[in-house]
Amino acid sequence: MASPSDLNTSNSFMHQFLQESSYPEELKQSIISLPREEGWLYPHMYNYKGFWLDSEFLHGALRCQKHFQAQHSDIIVCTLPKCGTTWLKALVFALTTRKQFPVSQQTHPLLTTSPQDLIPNLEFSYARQNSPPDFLAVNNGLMRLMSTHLPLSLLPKSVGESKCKLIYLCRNQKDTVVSFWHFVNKMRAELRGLGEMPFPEAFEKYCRGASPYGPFWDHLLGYWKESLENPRKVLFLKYEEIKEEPEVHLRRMAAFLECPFSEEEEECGVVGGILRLCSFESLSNLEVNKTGKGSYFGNSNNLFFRNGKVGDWRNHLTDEMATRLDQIVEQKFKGTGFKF
Ligand code: PAP
Repeated sequence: MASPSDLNTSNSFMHQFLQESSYPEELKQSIISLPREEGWLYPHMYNYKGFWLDSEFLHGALRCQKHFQAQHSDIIVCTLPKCGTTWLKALVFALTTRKQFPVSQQTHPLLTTSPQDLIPNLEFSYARQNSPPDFLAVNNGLMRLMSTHLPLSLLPKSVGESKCKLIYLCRNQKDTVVSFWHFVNKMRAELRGLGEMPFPEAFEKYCRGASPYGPFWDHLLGYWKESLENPRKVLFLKYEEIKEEPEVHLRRMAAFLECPFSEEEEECGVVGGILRLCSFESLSNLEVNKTGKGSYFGNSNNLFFRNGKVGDWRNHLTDEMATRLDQIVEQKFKGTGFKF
């Protein structure tokens, strides 16, 4: 439950939310009584319709649901945090704009702009702006490319009603929790002057599903089921599989987005060119990603590039922890056909 201090803080989510007169009274009352707990980066996160959202992004999600109008040609990159969002954004951008920006071009936008800024996040954008951001303008008027961490069930209604396409990327939960913990600690220090969140605390919350946009299993299963029922709407990808066979999955993405590689492009090595440009090694060594700052949080772009490895969890999780997460996964995904 929200406390009076929450409501009095002028920049708090609750304060902003209650000020927004366009929300029905009923919704305001239901938000005030949401279950709440300490966030990983923000002071509070709220459990809204089964998912934990940081206060700021709950506000963004509600505004987005109210104002965002999907268009048939929209492409939305969907991920849980730390599942490879930056990589997928780079790949989708390079893939869909390759006619305007050949990947061999010395002035390619990915060489000077963070993938995070080339494809803005929906709920982040709405969290700070009442009016819809011009997603088309961000992308040079070419097309609307957006991203979200929201679960399928919390996406604006128009996303389901339009023919827009969703690309979902998931990642092994053991590497994800480790990546998340490193990222959050750097963000806590850089943006909020806070100390580290002890790893056992983060792990415990993650296993309970109390991580931003969690529970991870419900998030993943929402998109997984939709990808089976509606394969033209949702393409479901796994981080580890892209690492293993990048060309195969880039071609899958191209086919899904209805921009398959032509024979000529195949012969000219465009597939390999995109993969090289978007690789961890290439992106993480660019000046913009080494020293630049992100436009939303103002954090260092290099926080999005740690090591990009599969299996780094072995350096952080005890055997007991690994077994516990494996058991959660086994139990939650039983009978769904999904496997990591
Ligand atoms: P976000 O969800 O907060 O936007 P996201 O990009 O998913 O962030 O998280 C960064 C992770 O993706 C990091 O993983 P790590 O902590 O295990 O290293 C980062 O290294 C990895 N990453 C970033 N760019 C790439 C890339 N081009 N290829 C592979 N992995 C990448």
